[in-house]
Amino acid sequence: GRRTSVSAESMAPSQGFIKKVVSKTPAQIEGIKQSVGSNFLFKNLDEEHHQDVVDAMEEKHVAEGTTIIEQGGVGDFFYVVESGTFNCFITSQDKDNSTQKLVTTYEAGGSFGELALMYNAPRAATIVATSDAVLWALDRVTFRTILMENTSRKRKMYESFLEEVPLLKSLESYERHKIADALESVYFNDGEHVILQGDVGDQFYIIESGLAVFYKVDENGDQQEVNQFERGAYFGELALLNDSPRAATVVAKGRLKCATLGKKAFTRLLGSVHEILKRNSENYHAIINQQQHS
Ligand code: 1OR
Repeated sequence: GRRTSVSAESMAPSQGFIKKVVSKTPAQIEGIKQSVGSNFLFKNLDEEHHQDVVDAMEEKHVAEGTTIIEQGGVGDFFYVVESGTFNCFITSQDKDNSTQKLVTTYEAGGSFGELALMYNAPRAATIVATSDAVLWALDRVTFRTILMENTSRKRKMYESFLEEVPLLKSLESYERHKIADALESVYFNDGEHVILQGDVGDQFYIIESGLAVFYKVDENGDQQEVNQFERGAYFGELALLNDSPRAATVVAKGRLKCATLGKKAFTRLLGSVHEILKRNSENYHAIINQQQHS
């Protein structure tokens, strides 16, 4: 009955929540590993918890046009996409008309439906399959027992920091949550190289604390300091935006802590600030020229 399920939900795994096991073929297990492998929410799980999640997942085949989640509905499952594509719509109501807006899309490796489970809230959006698709559904109890702690800790950890990053000011708070899911903090000691000019780039950086110093090799082959950035600033975007080699060398001055995003996440999650990134990057030339003339 209802009472049992509620108490199971609040129980930590060590207190013995009853594990859900849905039997699977080796091919299905492989399918889950592939879909989950590229999803950030699963990244920091230890082996046992990872196994528990795989065990609990249920395969769902859905036809194009199926509504998986309905805005306002009750949250029962969290979903990871194995194959196919989905649209996410939000309907907003004013006085006499309601407008539906496409806010995002999902493909293999993507996931949705965590919010209602995390906050015991109604579904915040509607999700519709835009092709025939395969989903892995994780029940509410397993999600709350195993995945939620990870997810909400990370979202909380980066929340106030991301709010004060000027580049991300224009984003919705849910978009910053998604960025938090994908971020990883990296540390550098004084004098350590973060980026080497000429290298291939695959990471984007936001400074959490410390100083980053930027150097460029001039016509004579000498390294010139061109800039210093601190908390809240970002770097490493140019190589990702332009598919070009790293345009400068970056060195830690003192202890430096950065939050990083990989290239795929950068492209997907910072799409809406793409114009700001482009516009700002045009200022680099101005800065460099100014310094050469002073
Ligand atoms: P859920 O359980 O509420 C709907 O079910 C899911 O849509 C939700 O979890 C999220 O996984 C997903 N705001 C809220 N939910 C969103 C959003 C979103 N995008 C996807 N979902 N916004 C769009 C951000 C690009 C914010 C709009 C103001």
